[in-house]
Parts: sequence; structure tokens; C-alpha cells
Amino acid sequence: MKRTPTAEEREREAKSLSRVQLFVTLLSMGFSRQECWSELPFPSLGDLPDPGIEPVSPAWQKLRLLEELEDTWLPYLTPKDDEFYQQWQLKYPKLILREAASVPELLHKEVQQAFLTLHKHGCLFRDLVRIQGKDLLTPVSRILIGNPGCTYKYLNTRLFTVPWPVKGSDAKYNEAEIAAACQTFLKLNSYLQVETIQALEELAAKEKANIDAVPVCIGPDFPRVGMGSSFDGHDEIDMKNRAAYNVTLLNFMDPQKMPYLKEEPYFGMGKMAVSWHHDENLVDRSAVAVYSYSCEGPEEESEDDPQLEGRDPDIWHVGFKISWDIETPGLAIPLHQGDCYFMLDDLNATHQHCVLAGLPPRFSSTHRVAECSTGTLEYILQRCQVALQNVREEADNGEISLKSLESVVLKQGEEIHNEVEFEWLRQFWFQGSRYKKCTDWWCQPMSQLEEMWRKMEWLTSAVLREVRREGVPMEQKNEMLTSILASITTRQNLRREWHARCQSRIARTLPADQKPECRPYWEKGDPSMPLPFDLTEIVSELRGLLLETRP
Ligand SMILES: O=C(O)CCC(=O)C(=O)O
Ligand SMILES: [Fe+2]
Repeated sequence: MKRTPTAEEREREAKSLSRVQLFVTLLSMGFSRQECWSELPFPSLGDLPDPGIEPVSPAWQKLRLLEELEDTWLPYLTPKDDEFYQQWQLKYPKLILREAASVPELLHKEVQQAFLTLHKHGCLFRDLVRIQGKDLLTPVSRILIGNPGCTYKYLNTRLFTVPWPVKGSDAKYNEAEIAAACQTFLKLNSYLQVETIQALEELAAKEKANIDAVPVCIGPDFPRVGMGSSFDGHDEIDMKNRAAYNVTLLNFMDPQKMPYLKEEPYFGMGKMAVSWHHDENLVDRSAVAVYSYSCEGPEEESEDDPQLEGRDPDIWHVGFKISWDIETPGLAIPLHQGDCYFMLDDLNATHQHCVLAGLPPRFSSTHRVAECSTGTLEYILQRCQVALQNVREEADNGEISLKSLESVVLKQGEEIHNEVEFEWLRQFWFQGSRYKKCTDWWCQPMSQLEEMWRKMEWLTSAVLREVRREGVPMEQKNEMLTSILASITTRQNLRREWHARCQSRIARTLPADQKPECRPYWEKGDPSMPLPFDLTEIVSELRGLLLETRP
């Protein structure tokens, strides 16, 4: 039976409605829905990206919106609410919770021990991520474990896996305990993979049952609802691929040690450890499985007080909302020690989630199918080989001669040069020496990539020699210049940006082993390098040459 709302609840509901109406108004004004729901940290008054900000800019509108909504919230549900389970089933059917009791006790013990081991050895780190051109330190500490050579990129930060011991892996770890922990997360990965496939099958069966419930009188040719969705045709292979987790991103946060946590801005769900977001860099429609370990003592379990509104701020929760929908209430799902939840199929694309902090420290292991077509060591090594195929001969001093001066070849060479420098070397060294904490796995590959990159510096210098050489026909010069100028300009801009990031105030606050290193870096006139680090002069020279050779 649904109870009658109290006067207070009615008032709250009315406020929520006016909040909904405000959203609707903004939407009808052409305010993008993404802006209403952006997961990005929104600026406070003293924190605007640009003091001369236009009064109609999205940042301004968002600010206005939040000002207007000061003390009213959109509605959300917790298990205390009567409509909670019904709404979950209806609006969030691809969100699955498996409570701790359904997971084998031995696995709990092992996994929880593994979290504590990695924490004890100092293997988790806060990331200095970049959001909208700003450097921010995540409140949560993280480590990526997964297939050897795999990487995962989020918020402009490429994380490199500490390998788990898949067949054929020769990974060495600094401590036997760390090795055991990585093995445990591989075991958890297999368990969650099986659970995911089972949950996907159940979901497919449910969808099918719904389809079959549609009356047949609409005829055989009529396109039936639900058909052509994710579960037709090659469903079994798709299902397996979409549950083939290749990495897990571990999170840790102790709220007692985080004096400032952001308040959830739309629903008033309280302190957030992770703001609203979609998970990035995943294979389309792939699942995400999360094991949640809040270090709560049994005596701390608080009794649910039915008088209190909203979620219990002592308990960790995961929050969900539908991305484009301003009417469906959000959900705050309590997570107790050892609970697991699954985001199936396109849930991560259609919904956003956030993590709401409780009192105790908490770990989570978030298993994902990282989209790593351009994110594995194997891939980047192959790319570098392609670029270096243009080397004809190499002299003792490093100088090289080129095989081809064709513009497609030159262009590709310079693009790969940028890719290895900015997506791999600088990303890796920006994270200080953290990767040495657990394993030396990335040391040799990084030296190898740096060596290949160094040769590319000689490649670029050989190309520059050609465009400067007297007697080369204007047309050919023009083509060469056109093919390399964009990449070299990008290189100059990105070098400046990475250099500044490494020197930033926030970067300087990090402990020695996490201090960003600006690498590769060399001083002007370094005899071992053919070109300067700072390409300002070269870029203007090339621009000048391009003007001269214009047809
Ligand atoms: O810790 C969790 O439950 C989820 C964390 C999360 O959303 C993430 O790391 O992307
Ligand atoms: Fe997430």
C-alpha cells in the first residue's frame, strides 16, 4: 500500500516539480541537455574558466541554473521508497545488483585481502587528470590491473596496466604479495565475466518474453518492438565479447582523509567520491562489473531510520540517472561490503552514474572491456615500425637518409611521431615513477619506444633538410611542407602544454615518486639531439617557406 505523503513531502515534491520545470524551460530555450547533465565539475562564481565569460555561454547558464535551484532538488529514490523497485525494474532494467551473500565466501576473503595488500604497498595513486583544460587531482586513488601491454584512457590520462598473470605472461612483481593480489583480481575477473554472461542471458530472455507478449495479429512483416536490438543475430558471440573484461580499474578512498568532497548537485544525494559520468573508452555496448568493498565494521551498520529522508550518508551508494531524461527519478543504491553491481549492454551510454561517499574507507574493482585498438603496446610498436620503414640508412652520429619523400609517407611519419610522443611517452612519465612500485613490466617497452621516438627526431630533421635544400622544385617543396606542417605545429603546441602541466602548482604538491617528469626533455644545443625541444622557430620558418613556395 502506498502511504499518503506528509505535508512536508508534498512541499518537497512541489519544489522538485518546479525544478523539473526549470530544466524544461532551459531545454526549450535551446540550452543543450548535455549542459544540464554534464558530469564535469561545474564552476563556482570565483572559478569561471574566463572572467570575461559571455552571459549566454553554457558555463554561465549552468551557473544560473544551479543558483536558481539553490535549495530544491530533483527527486530520487532509495530502497526506503515504495516506488524504488518498480522504478528500477521499469527504467533501469540493465542495472543488476548481486548482493554479497551470492558471492562465494572464499572469493570475498581473497579479494578483500588483495585490496588491502595493494594499499599497504602503496600501489594506488590519485590521478592528475585534465578536464576542460584544467589539471585536477582525483579524490580517489587508483591502479589499473589487466592484460599485459593494455592501457585505458580516461579524462585525458592513459593508465598502463600492472599485468595480471594470464597464460604466457612473464611479468615480474616487486613483491610476492603483489603478484598474488594481481592473480586474485584475475580470478575475480573470471568470476564476474561468468556472472555477466548469465545476467545478459537473463536480460535477453526477459526482452524476448516481452516481445512475444506482443499480439501476433500485427502480422509477420510488421517490425516488432525490441527486435533489431542488441540481442539479435550474433548474440552469443556479442554477449561474450561484451563481457570479455580486459582490465580492472581499482578505486580507493577514505572519506575521513578527504576534507573536501563535492556535493551531488542535482538531487541532493550528498557527498560524492566520483561525480556524474559515463565510463569512457569502452567497447560499444560492453558491460562494466563492479565489486564494492567498504571497510565497515559490523557494529557500524546503521539502522535505517524511516524518518530520515534520502540516502544514508554513512553508507556508500552508487547513484544512477538517465542522461536525457529530466522526469524519471534518480536512484541511489546502497552498497554494503562485498556487493557487486553490473551495468549491462548500453546502460553506460544511456545513463550516468556517480559514487556517493559513506563513512568508512572503501575500495572498488571496476572490470571493463577497454577499447584498445590503439591502446596496446603491440599496436604502438607496430606503428613505430611503420614510421621507421622510411629510414634508408643510419650514420654513426644518428643522422639518417630517407627512402621516400612522398607526402603521404612524410605525413604518416610525423603523425606517428606525435602519437608515440604524446599518447605514450609523455603520458607515462607524467605519472612519475608510480609504475615501478609494483612491477618493472613497462621499463623495457618504454625505453624501446623512446629509442624509436629518438630516431623519428632524426627523421623529422632529414625531412627539414629536404625542404630547405636549394634546387628542389617549388611544387615538390610545397607538397612536403603541406604534409608536415600541421603535425609539427601540433607537436609544438602539445609540448608546451605538457611542459606547463609538469610545472603546474598542483603537480609540485605531489610526493617525489609521483612528481610528473617532463620526458623526453633536452636543453637547447644538446649535441645528441638533431632538433630543439622548442619548435617555435622551426614552425615559423616552415610557414615562411610555405608562403614562398605557393603555386
Ligand atoms: O567505485 C565504483 O563503484 C564506481 C567507480 C566509477 O564509476 C569509475 O571508476 O568509473
Ligand atoms: Fe564509472
